[in-house]
Order: sequence, then C-alpha cells, then structure tokens
Amino acid sequence: MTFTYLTAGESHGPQLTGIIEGLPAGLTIDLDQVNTALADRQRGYGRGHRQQIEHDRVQVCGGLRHGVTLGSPLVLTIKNRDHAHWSEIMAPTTPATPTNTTRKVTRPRPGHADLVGGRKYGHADLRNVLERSSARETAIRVAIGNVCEQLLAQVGIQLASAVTQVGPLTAPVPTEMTLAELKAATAANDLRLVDPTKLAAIHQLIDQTRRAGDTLGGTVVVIAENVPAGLGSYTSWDTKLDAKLAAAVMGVNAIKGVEIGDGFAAAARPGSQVMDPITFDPATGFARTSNHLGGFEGGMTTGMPIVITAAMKPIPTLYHPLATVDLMTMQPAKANVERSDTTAIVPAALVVENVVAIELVRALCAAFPSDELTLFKKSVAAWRERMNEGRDGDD
Ligand code: EPS
Repeated sequence: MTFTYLTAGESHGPQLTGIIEGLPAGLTIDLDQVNTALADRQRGYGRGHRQQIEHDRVQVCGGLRHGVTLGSPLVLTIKNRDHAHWSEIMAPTTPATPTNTTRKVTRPRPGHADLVGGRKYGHADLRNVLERSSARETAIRVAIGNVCEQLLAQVGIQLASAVTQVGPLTAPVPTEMTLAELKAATAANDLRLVDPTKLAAIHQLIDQTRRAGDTLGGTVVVIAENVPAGLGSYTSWDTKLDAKLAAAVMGVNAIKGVEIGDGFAAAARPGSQVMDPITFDPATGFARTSNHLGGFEGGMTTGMPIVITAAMKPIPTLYHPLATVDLMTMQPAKANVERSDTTAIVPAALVVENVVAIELVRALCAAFPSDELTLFKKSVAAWRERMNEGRDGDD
C-alpha cells in the first residue's frame, strides 16, 4: 500500500483533520506522545496570543482499535478552540449574511498568500485564503509526523531538531553532540537552542522586534539517525530521496531555503574537504569518517545521519504594516494586520522534523512490505544487513 497523507481545515474553522493511508497494521500508537509533540509545537518564545487559547490535543476517528493501527486510513483531528470566537464568521454551512461576513480582508499582506491566492481562487474576501495558508495547519502535520516518528522508532530511527539562528543571531549545533544530548538541551529552554548562553540575547532581540511591530525568521536543523543506507535512488531525478525531503521541508510555511549537510558552504570548498571518506568494519559495516554530505550520496541515504537545515523567512504579518493595494478601491493602502507571532522559528524546528519523519516513512513504506509491522521490521533489518555486507552480490 502506498503511503500518503492529506490534511484539511481552516485556522479558525471547527477543527484540523489529517488522514494517513498506508501505515502498517499492528503499530501501537501512544497518543500521549502525540499530545506532547503538539504541546511542544505550541511553545516557544515569540509566539502570539493564539497559543494561550489553543490546547492542542489529538483525537482519533478511524483506523485504530484498542490503540493499534488496523491498516485502514488513520483519521486524526485537533479542535480549534478559537473557533468559539469565530463560529459565525467561519461557519461551514450557514449561508452568508451581512453579519457573518464582517472582518473581510481586502488589503493583502506582502509576503503572505493573500494577493495571489485571492486572485487565483476568485476570493474577494482574502480571509478565504489566509485561513488555510495559516501555519495553524502545521499542528495536524505534527500529529501525523509524530505517528510517523513512532513507526520509525520501531526500526531504530530517531530524529531531533534545534533552532540554529534567530534573525542575525546564531546558535550552531556542535557536530560531536549526540542526539540524546541535543534533545535534552533543546527541551531545556524556550527557544529550542542547544547553547543556553545565547538565550538572553535572542529573547532581547525578539522583544525589541515585537515592540517595533516587526517579525523575525531564522534557521533550524533536523537530524535523523540510524536511517538504513540505500533509501532513494540515483537512477532518475524524481527517485532521489534528498530531493523529496527538500520538497517536503520547503512545503512548510515560510521556509525559503533547504540545505543537506554542509549545503551552500560546500560550494566554496575543494572536494577533498567535502567528500566523506569511506571505512569498513566487519562488525558494523560501512561508515564515513565525516558527514559533510548530510547522509546522502547520489540521492540515496548512506547510513550516516541525515542533516537538513532550513531557513524560515520572517512572518509576513507586520504590526507596522507595509504598503499594499486595497482590492475594494484599488488604491494604495497599508496591509491588513491580523493577530500573529513575532517569530515562529521554535515551532518551525519541530514541524520540519516532523515532515522529515513523514517522508522517511513514505520512503520506507515504498521500499519494504508495509502492510503489517512484523514483516516490515524484519524486512528493514534484513536490508540493513545486506547493505553492510562486505561483498557485492553480482560477481
Ligand atoms: C498564523 C497566525 C496566528 C498564529 C497561527 C499562524 O494565528 P491567529 O491569527 O489566530 O492569531 O498563531 O499559528 C497557529 C494558530 C498555530 O497553532 O501555530 C498565520 O497567519 O500563519
């Protein structure tokens, strides 16, 4: 069964819905773990008032029996508590009236989907665009991603993420840090940083930026460890797994750049400082003495940690808005101001981690029998052995 997923729901509509098809039957899902991930996504310095309204919790409406997947589509939902304040304006079925179509948005925000989305879908009220283009949708992607992380854990794959830059201030992850250390360090502060000495300066920057009515972006890093070698393929461009991961990461709201391994920095160095020398140990198989290429060669996983960095642009909703055109009058105007965050870089780290988890599950389910968990696990284990054997099979 091909793994696929779909999300639906508007930011201030009744709920978010996610449907996953193609998960192996027999996977026990720990909903507490999903809810912890959802709470993690809501935290973070620089978030706005909305996060005090929401207390995201997942509900399962299909595909699970007694906590175990059935192999049928898994249906997850998260209620939008804020819908209570928008129940008329965002009513799914009540016909439009003068009272439930107030708060129209006609002054598109530069950098948001407002203008082009409105033109493309013929929406005079840009609320019809912003409600779905809102990053609120990432809550359900994290729920789906956490289920995927639970499947990945069954085959020994672990992921972690950190914020590595906020505006101009950097907080890199040391290469020697273990995944467990990274998880502990990022959980211990409200910016998902590995280096707490940077906290005060970044808090100050976010405070100043909020007071100035402005917003901040940044970078995040995601690491996936113990991914078997040989996922993806070099045979055709659209089979390369690094390309699929980059596309999924770019599909997270406000992400404008993706790097694998050393990424753009590799372009400036000679090849001898970029390629990762190969070693072989009969007990543990092949390895690389460095990981500049971030776990990929030729579009295939090497077995080394996958390292992906993503750059997020600042949030487009500015409390001191930029120039735009009012679509009611076609005259110059200031952009619409919607309640928003000063920065969403902290949740972005987790969201990017989760979309990477989703794509790894997609790749594993495409590569191995995935109807049920036992055979899936056996197949992945057998594949790991095969990829680490010392001789090729064709001589
Ligand atoms: C968002 C605007 C804000 C954010 C929202 C994303 O929502 P509101 O307009 O209701 O204040 O809080 O993010 C979330 C609701 C969330 O759960 O992450 C936007 O325009 O993208």
